[in-house]
Amino acid sequence: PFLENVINHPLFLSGECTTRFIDATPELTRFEKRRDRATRLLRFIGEVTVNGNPEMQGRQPIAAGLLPPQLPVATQQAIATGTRDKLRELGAEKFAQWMKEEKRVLLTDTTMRDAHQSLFATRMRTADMTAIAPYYAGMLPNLFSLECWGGATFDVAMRFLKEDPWERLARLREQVPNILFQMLLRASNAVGYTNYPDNVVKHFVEQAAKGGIDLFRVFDSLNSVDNMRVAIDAVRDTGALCEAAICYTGDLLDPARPKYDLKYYVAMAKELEKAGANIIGIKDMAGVCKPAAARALIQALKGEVGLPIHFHTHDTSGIAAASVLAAIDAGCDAVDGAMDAMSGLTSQPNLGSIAAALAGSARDPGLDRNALFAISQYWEGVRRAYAPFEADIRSGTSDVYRHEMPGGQYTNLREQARAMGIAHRWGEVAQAYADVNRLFGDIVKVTPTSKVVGDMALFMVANDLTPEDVRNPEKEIAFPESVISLFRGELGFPPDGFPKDLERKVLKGEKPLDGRPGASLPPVDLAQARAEAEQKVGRSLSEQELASWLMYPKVFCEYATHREEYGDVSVLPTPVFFGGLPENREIAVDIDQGKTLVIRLLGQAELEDEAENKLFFELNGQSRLIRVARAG
Ligand code: 3PY
Ligand code: ZN
Repeated sequence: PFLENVINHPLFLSGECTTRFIDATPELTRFEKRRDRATRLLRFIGEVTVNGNPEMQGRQPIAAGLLPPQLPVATQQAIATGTRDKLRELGAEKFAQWMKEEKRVLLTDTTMRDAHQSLFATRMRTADMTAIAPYYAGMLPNLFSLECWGGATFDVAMRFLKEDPWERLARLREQVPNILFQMLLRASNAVGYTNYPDNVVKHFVEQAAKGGIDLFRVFDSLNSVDNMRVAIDAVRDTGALCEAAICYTGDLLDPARPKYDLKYYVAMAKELEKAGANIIGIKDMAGVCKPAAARALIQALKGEVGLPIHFHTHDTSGIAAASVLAAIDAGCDAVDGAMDAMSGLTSQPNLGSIAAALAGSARDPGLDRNALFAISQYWEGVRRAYAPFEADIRSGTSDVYRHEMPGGQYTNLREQARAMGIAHRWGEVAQAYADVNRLFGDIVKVTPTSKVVGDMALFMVANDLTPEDVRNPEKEIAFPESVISLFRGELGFPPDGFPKDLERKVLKGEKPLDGRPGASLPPVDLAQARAEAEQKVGRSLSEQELASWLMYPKVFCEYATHREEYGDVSVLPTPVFFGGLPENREIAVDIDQGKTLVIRLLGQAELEDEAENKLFFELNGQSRLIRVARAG
């Protein structure tokens, strides 16, 4: 089995392994015998079939009898070269120059990251991505990039899907050798919700670049450039592309809201250029950048900075495509969209329609429309299985200009409100969100600051607090922990600080931090952290797993325990993972290249005087009995 692990390892297959390969790759010594793996998977299927997947609690079940998503009919054998080959040929700086010289607009597909994060709470599973990945490589080699990693996908993969995010990246990379892979990195908050020590951020970026990320979109949740430098430098050191993003907030054409005006954005872009960015990203996470604002912003940036500009927005308002087209018209170099079936509402605007609108124009993105359609058809099938995670919203809403919630947060906050029993007071929550923003001094709201604003908004509605109550120095308020941490400066500070009166009230006189948070966090001793983590999970860890542990120790441990108990459940079809296996339905599960398990549940016996069910499976033609303890 050791030799088998070696020859099947992605690094070995890629031909990029060195003589240190065996020492540096502890997973090689993980001998999961095929039969053990099969048994573990059967136990997981049995467990979900009998007791349900805890993730489905309180949700509608997945519709019965869904057909598997329809893969395109492959039209092309050889894989054409793409942007990833271009980056390798030119290096980051010349690549950025190439972007500026391209006449066509460059299109990013966000389906595998932001679209599902914003539509169905980040629940998309690896198997649904890897199945379609080779078709992207073969049919859409002209895409600029695939945003497929980072943001909330990292912790959700382990926490809820019981998957290893690093394995997802490796498997996608194997399938797509030619198109840039893009990730979302929250600067010093990396892929977490808090500021990490500088060496942890650097370690994470190194692993991500090694794992296959070519373009890092880096942003800070308060638009603090100082707080972005560690991440920018770390990305540049790896040779990957550094897209430093400005979070767009407010309305730059509204004279009553002068804080975030054109001057503010241009000044920040110039700072980012000086800090070493290759590309400037405009990250309109809530989708509030109106068409006229997008045009003015891109025009100004194109005139004032020498870097290509990449525009990202959300369709929460229902008119985001107008902003994208205005940005393109003003000379924007690259824009984001999501495949038709995964676009609209809180997700990105429709990539296929943007491409169609530009067809034949000077900025035609040059994508094969049939390929876009075929790939979107696949996503339509995938999306059906995630219906239980979708928010019940049917249209765009102009209310977004009032509350300014990021697309990725909107559905989550509605879900949190539901869990707290205040779903019927959603209008009040949205107003409270806007009020909290003003109370906090009109700040950028994006993960993690958006979470703090959301926590405070829910807290106000649940406790019937008005903004006056919050401000009133005489009224005692037990602020949520995340609010205290924000005012302490643990996520950094807005350029003009937090309002002093509220700061005094929240911190009860305690002094906030001085300077950027990373400056006062001692470096983590990585060797010691490894020893501790390995002791906790009882095996050796790869550098990537160490990075998971450093960011999410508890979540990683729970994931590792699940993996130990049930094996790699990411290979199961999505309806089975969330809903179990109906009797007499046969599934084929590829556990490795060329190794397929054919599984069928023949029936189960539920004996009243026993606390467990007996499940009768057929595994590759052989019968297997699995016992599952009934919960509760
Ligand atoms: C994230 O940080 O996950 C986001 O998507 C912010 O928009
Ligand atoms: Zn987004």
